[in-house]
This record gives sequence, C-alpha cells and structure tokens, in this order.
Amino acid sequence: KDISVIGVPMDLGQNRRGVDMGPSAIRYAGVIERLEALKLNIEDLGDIEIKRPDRRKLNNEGNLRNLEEVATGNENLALAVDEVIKKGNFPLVLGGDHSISIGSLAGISKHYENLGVIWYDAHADLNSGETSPSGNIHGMPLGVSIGIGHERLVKLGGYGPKIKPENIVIIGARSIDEGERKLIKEKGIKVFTMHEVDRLGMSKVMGETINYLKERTDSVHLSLDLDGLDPMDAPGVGTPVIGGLSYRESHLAMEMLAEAKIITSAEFVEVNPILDEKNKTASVAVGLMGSLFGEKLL
Ligand code: DIR
Ligand code: MN
Ligand code: MN
Ligand code: MN
Repeated sequence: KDISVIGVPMDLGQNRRGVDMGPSAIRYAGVIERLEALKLNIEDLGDIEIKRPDRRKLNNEGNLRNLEEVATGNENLALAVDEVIKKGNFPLVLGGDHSISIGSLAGISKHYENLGVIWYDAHADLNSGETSPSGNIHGMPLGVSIGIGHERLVKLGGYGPKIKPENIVIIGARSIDEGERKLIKEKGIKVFTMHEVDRLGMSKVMGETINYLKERTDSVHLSLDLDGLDPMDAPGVGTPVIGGLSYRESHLAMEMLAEAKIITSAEFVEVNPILDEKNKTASVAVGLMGSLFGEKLL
C-alpha cells in the first residue's frame, strides 16, 4: 500500500508553544527517506492549514481552550484523511498536539464497520470540558471519539461517535485524571498501564493487544503520543511524565504491529522541537515509523 503523509501544525490544543513545528522536525529527521528505503511509495501532502486565533483563550463556558480553531483545523484534517483512504492509501499523520486525533478519526472511522484504536500515551486523553483540569483539548480526543464532550467535536465530520469503547486499547498510561479513571471503569476500556507493562513485559502486552483487537475490529488506527515514551528517550514533549515506555519496548511494539499487519492508519503526535534535545524526539518518532512499516535488522 502507498503511504500519504499529512502534517498538522497544530498547537492550540494545549498551552506550550512549539508543537506546531512537530511536522517540520519529523520531516527534517528524515521520515520520507526512511520509508522510501523500505521500498514503499510515499507521497507528502504537506501541512494542513491551521488558523491562528486572534488571542489564545479559554472558552470558559465549555472549559475548552481555542475550541473554534481546533475544530476548524480538525475539519480540514478529516477531509484530507478521507481523500487519502478513498484513493486506497495509508494515512500517516504527523502532529501537532494530540487534539488532531479528533480530525484523523473523523476522516478514518466512517470507512470501516468496526475501527479499533491503539492509544500509546502516558495519558488516557479521556477528559471532557466537565472533567478536564486544564481545558486543553489535547487531553480530550479519545473521550470525544467515544461520544463524550462538546457537540462540535463529537460530531466533527458530520457523525459520531467514531469508536466503540471496547475497541480501544490504551498502552503506557501513568497519569490518569479522576474523571478519566471513572470513565475507564464505567465503559470497560482496556488499559495496559505502566504497571501491566512492568509485570507482563511489552511482548505479552502487545501480543494481548493484537489478539484483542483482531477478535473484534476490522481495522486499527495507531495513535502514538511521544510522551508515552520515557522522557529520557523522548524529551521533546509538552507534558513529560517520568517512568515511561522505553525506546526498546516501543520498537518491539512497532515491530510486533508490523508483523501482525493490523494497522491501517497511524499518527505520531506531540513532538515539540523547542523543548527537544537536538531533534532527538523527532528522530525517535521516525525510527518507530521505520519499525511500524517493516524495517528489520536482518
Ligand atoms: C491532562 C494532560 N490529562 C489534561 N493530558 C495530556 O490536561 O487533560 N495528554 N497531556 O496527552
Ligand atoms: Mn500524553
Ligand atoms: Mn495524548
Ligand atoms: Mn501530551
């Protein structure tokens, strides 16, 4: 399958500047060349236009920062992703903060009966305006995808919800807010926290994830937040959390996904070159994409 790369220079879903430069950082780290070396056909569709707000603001009524601009940018992304799938290509979306998952899923989900999602992240991203401690929409996209949150986001692209809660697997979580914890229990969302990764090892965690999703879904979107990795391996993120998934565990995870051939779309988000060390985090992201698309040592 051919891969279409879409950059999303979005930083309005949180409040650290710089994550809008993530797509450039990932391109400079050599994503196109890395995938072309695998004999894959890559087209780079460039970046989605993100409107800058006059003044960054918290919409106090809904506790949603920059709601209008985040929603509009995601509508544009949804249209682009939709086109990519229509022509039979694999959408590879480069963030940008994690709010862009709202647009990715809006473009993807309608093409499948039963889309699954792997959410590789230190956070659960299951907040809504009601539960969010920050008002940052990047902490809400998974909640939005199961139909919880502001109508403008839940119905983005003209339909919603996008995902069934039982079609989600969260991996690497270690910072979960009270409202998110409740929702995980209430909806029975499958979560491998760092505790389970430590206990079982990534091999078992990813093996179980693959079996679980194979049983109940017809396609799987990988949403990889670089803050899922430990800050030692991925320092260039806006909300680092100590004690994360290692570089090695993450490569193993990607290699197992490549072998299982279950991933039908992917996004790599939250790379912030301003907070990074010599573009290390973007380079790690590119390496993970190499493994996801079948790079092998021998
Ligand atoms: C926190 C942080 N749970 C929030 N979320 C982040 O603001 O909702 N997600 N950083 O990636
Ligand atoms: Mn995160
Ligand atoms: Mn996230
Ligand atoms: Mn984050």
